[in-house]
Amino acid sequence: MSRIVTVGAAQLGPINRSDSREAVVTRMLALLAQAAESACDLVVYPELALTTFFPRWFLNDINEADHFYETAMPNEATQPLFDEARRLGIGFCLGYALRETDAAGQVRRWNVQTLVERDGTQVATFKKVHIPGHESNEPDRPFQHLERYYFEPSPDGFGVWNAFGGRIGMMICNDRRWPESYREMGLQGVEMILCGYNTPLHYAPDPSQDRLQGFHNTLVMSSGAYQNGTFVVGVAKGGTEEGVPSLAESTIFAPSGEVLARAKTTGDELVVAQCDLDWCRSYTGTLFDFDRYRRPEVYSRLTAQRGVVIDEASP
Ligand code: CDT
Repeated sequence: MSRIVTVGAAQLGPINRSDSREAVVTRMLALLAQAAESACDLVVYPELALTTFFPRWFLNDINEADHFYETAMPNEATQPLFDEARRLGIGFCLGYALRETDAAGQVRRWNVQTLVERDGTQVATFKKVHIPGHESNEPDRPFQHLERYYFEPSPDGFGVWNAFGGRIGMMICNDRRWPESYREMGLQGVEMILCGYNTPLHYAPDPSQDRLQGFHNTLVMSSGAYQNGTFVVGVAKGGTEEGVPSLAESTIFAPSGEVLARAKTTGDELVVAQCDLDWCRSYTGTLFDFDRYRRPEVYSRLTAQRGVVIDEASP
């Protein structure tokens, strides 16, 4: 039986602070209609796809940012997307900010992606693991990257789910830079990883990296795909949003590490590729046969320590 998943990377251009969720969902529906014309099974939207990338601003009272978070999914604004996707028989992956109150009455804030199957059932909601940027206001920067103020890191780590006839995993933006993300999913048999991102071109702590944003984006996802024998779908919110230029270059990678399709613009654009999930076995059954070739018994540092530890006793 064929295991071809036709996937659409639904890149979005900028979303301004004043844009309503309804206006954004209208743009998403236009991309969904294109996806239907291309016979897509699955459409992947970017990180924090329903709002502007609000961690660029500091708010002294975090509760004043509540309107950037969803408290339920679906909700009134996103219900048309859920309804139309189910009518078309297309699944989707949606990134957004989630605010919830836990059993102890504590408010929790997460950067999440929800995966929805073609029949409308919710497969999973993944919480971002690696939260980049800083915790407090740094007014000397041209703009903030306060994700560590606005979001908690996931306590759950990386999952892989049976969906779309294969093994589907998720990660969000900065997660794509860490080899552990891919390997955690690789060890669960992942065949396609879905990743939304917002990547400002300017990196204040080291501006020498600014010109390399596109290179690094391709480098990490291509390597992660190849080293774990999986497709990777990277989807940007690109273009200049509220004065901040961000990387576009949404790309679909094969298990070979090759680029199958890439965005040509920095705005709303659907990038499509037909992904034969059986291609993964060409890698996971040979060079990256983990069970045959990995050496976990000599990798103990990978989970035992976080930062670099230098053994002063070694010569
Ligand atoms: N959204 C997100 O995770 N962006 C980061 C920017 C890193 S610089 C603070 C990224 O890895 O692209």
